[in-house]
Amino acid sequence: MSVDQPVPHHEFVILGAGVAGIYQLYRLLQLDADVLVLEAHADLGGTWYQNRYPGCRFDSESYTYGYSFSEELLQEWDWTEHFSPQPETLRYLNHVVDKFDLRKHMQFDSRVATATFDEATDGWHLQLEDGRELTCHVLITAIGLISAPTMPSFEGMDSFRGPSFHTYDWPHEPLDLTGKKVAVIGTGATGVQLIGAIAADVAELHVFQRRPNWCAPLHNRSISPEEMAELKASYDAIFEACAQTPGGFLHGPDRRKFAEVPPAERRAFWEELYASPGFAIWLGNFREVLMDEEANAEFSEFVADKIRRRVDDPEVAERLIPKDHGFGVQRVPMETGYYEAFNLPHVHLVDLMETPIERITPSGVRTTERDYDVDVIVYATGFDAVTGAFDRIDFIGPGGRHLRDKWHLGPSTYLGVQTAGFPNLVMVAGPQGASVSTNYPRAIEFAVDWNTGLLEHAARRGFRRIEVTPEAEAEWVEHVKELYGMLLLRNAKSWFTGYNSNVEGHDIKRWLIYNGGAPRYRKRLGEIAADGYRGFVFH
Ligand code: NA7
Repeated sequence: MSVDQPVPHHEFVILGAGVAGIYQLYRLLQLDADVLVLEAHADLGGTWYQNRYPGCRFDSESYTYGYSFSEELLQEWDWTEHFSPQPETLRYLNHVVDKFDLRKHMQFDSRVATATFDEATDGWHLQLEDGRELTCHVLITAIGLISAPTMPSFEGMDSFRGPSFHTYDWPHEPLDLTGKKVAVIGTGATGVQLIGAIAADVAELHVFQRRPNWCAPLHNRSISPEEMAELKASYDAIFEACAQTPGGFLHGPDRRKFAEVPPAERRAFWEELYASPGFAIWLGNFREVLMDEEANAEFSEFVADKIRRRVDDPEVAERLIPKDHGFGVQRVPMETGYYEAFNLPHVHLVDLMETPIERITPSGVRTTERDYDVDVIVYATGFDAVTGAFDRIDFIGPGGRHLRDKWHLGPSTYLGVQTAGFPNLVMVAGPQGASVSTNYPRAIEFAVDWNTGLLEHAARRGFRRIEVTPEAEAEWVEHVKELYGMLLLRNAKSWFTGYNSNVEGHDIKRWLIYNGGAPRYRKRLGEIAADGYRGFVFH
């Protein structure tokens, strides 16, 4: 920035042009606010812009994922599949942005390196990675939950001769895997989608699995024009149903008591769930399956049997069945033909628990047992979830305090909206909020509306500074911890508990998500707003 060019200033800067950033922008523009979105990538869409691997699609029913704020938008958009594939979702987000003329308020290729609070102006000074500078009064993060990909650190990774990349960085130019020898490392929700999608076409596929996951059939199918017309006529009921369930999906827990349902009836119910689309099997199950060891063990055995039936080789089947955790305590990958892929003669499962990876070689992957020569290596190794995107920006609050230091052992926030000591930093889907654990657009529409109410409340009263008290934050963190205590997922090693073996210091348990369910969260936040935004301090 040259001396005679002033640093651009905006009342609001939103970081991220994904699902959350787009709606936050729309809401602030409705108030005639001066607002700019900074997006690190070359275009809008966030998750749906970046993740271009084959098989990438919703696990939420498409018609529960779209924005609900505009009837016109709902009526003009046709989803073609019950679980929309990534290209369609990206088209949808572009359609929304064009329809509401939002693009002109977005700046792409703008990755923020440092955000420093300026006590003199009560605003934020932003330093972009390319050297540009900006200032704003309120900084709103919509930087994604699963947007900080993490690579393993095997020796020799740079030496591989062919293409190799993280699934999040799947090349934008077409990459034809037909007839190629491919290695996929990682079998979370991403790896499972990818493997099911490419298995039939590649010449050889080596799946490098560390810990298996409990996967369940997605049962995707296309939506006929008649069906879409019916869905359009039912949007009120669809969103009402989502509003009632803890996860914001169409699937809410079965209210019967597990112990009171006779075993034969349980089994019939589970057969029905296994044959149902989407997350019904996870979120529409007996509540005890996610809370009680015995119920969980019984259901896990039911799913294990399904895996045994679907995989021809009994040894491979056993390797695909998790032994260290029960069903649903980690994110359940939804699959299409995943287990059947292992029945193909050219698809091989490499169990890293028995034969760990020693290094990457110029021609492929070397385990303690042998070399696997491949043309392409795909790292489906996951993300530094929820806090990773925050850690990658240096947020510096009053007194020179760094957010990444404050959150070193785990995040602490009030409601997932703000963190104490960082005024005018507002999070749309911050750690320990409900957006993190629920059908994302449903939750972020609420979060954005609530945050916008908070900002209006402060603006109407002429306050320049919004922050939260350390006491309110401490109380919320305790509440979040207590909620973890009720669920078996508290013991799992997954991103739900902040675990990531590839990030130093993230092999400890961290309380990243609010597990109380969306209705309870909304009620609590409604009460707090009605009580003059209890826990917030305005100056
Ligand atoms: P996940 O669910 O975190 O899965 C990552 C996978 O990669 C998982 O199987 C890991 O095994 C494996 N992994 C990670 N690091 C390594 C190393 N170093 N060596 C071998 N294997 C490794 O990420 P996804 O991208 O699949 O899904 C993330 C979310 O995106 C998902 O929940 C959806 O909400 C969308 P591990 O289990 O750690 O043994």
